[in-house]
Amino acid sequence: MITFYNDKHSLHQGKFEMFRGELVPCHEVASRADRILSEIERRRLGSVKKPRIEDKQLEEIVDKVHAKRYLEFLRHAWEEWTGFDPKNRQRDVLPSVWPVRSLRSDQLPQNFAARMGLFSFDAGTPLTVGTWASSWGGAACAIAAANHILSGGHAAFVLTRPPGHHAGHDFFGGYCFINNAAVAAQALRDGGKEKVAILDVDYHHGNGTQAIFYDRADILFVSIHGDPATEYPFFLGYSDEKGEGAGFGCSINIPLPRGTGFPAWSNALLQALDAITDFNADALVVSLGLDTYAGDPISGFQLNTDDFFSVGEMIATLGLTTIFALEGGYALDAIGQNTANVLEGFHRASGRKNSNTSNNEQL
Ligand code: SP5
Ligand code: ZN
Repeated sequence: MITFYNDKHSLHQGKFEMFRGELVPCHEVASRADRILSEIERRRLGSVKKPRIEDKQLEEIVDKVHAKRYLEFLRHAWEEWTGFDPKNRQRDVLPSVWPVRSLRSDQLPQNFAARMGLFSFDAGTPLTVGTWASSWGGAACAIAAANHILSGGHAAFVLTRPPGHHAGHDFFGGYCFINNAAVAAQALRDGGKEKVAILDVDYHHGNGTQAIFYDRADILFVSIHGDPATEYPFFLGYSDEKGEGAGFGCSINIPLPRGTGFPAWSNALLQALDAITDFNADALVVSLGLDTYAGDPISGFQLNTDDFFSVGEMIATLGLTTIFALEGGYALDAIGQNTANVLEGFHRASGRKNSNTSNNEQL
């Protein structure tokens, strides 16, 4: 499988996130991507490429997924922040005020802190000097993966951070700024795939992805995640969320209790795969979170390293051209193996059969 690697990912290195009244070191760290890259190279799981995408194509597609005023804010936020006080160069930005129900979000405030709040939903997602560059680089990888599929490739892995699935049309949060999976799905649509399914297997509900496509019939969103009644992001991901308008029936949520192990989790996956088959998708995007792992420091499912082979094999039974986009996963010592196991499981169960897959991308 070909990997599109965002070599700008390490420009984003948040220092602290708010947790229980304290600033604690960020879980979403640069070594996550480094560990995965070295495992892919060590196991020779295919070629690793930098994306080569024209800014024009990048902007055209990202503009369909995110609001203009949000992208403008993100692009210039660090400049603004450090413009107030040169000492801000040493400090990341965190929001502290939000427009909840009854407050207005149509007016764009002049005040910077107010705009930080307008465009975010938690205090766990620091904005840093390299947030824009790394996020933009991730979108480029997502589009490169879509281009690979559109020119006949069978599968691609988007190896990027920060992750994307919590980022909505006009907000960041959950360590995410630009929604890479949504960008990949939109790029597949624009390139002629009529129906695209997104399967989100991260521990946390992909609230951003769901919201972006909630009223659309051309994109199916299916998610298996920790029950939002007790698990982050708390305010979306219940089973009664099914889409709206033309998109009714095109969002499917399978929340599972904290503590769920592979037998129950894989039953949910079978259910999700059936829904994707019924939808008759032309291509698949997988939001690949590895935080379902038993050893994950911030999550509550109980998958083991070997189970991730089966995850890849099961996804391959769909027989669809597939883009995997990296989301969460915070157990640093296991993230390389867990990720590579999914990709290898998928490849073993599918890659060889596909005549469109060129030889150097067989593994
Ligand atoms: C992409 C993704 O997986 N985002 C997850 C964001 C979760 N953010 C809130 C997590 C708070 C848990 N903090 C636990 C600290 C234990 N020491
Ligand atoms: Zn997650």
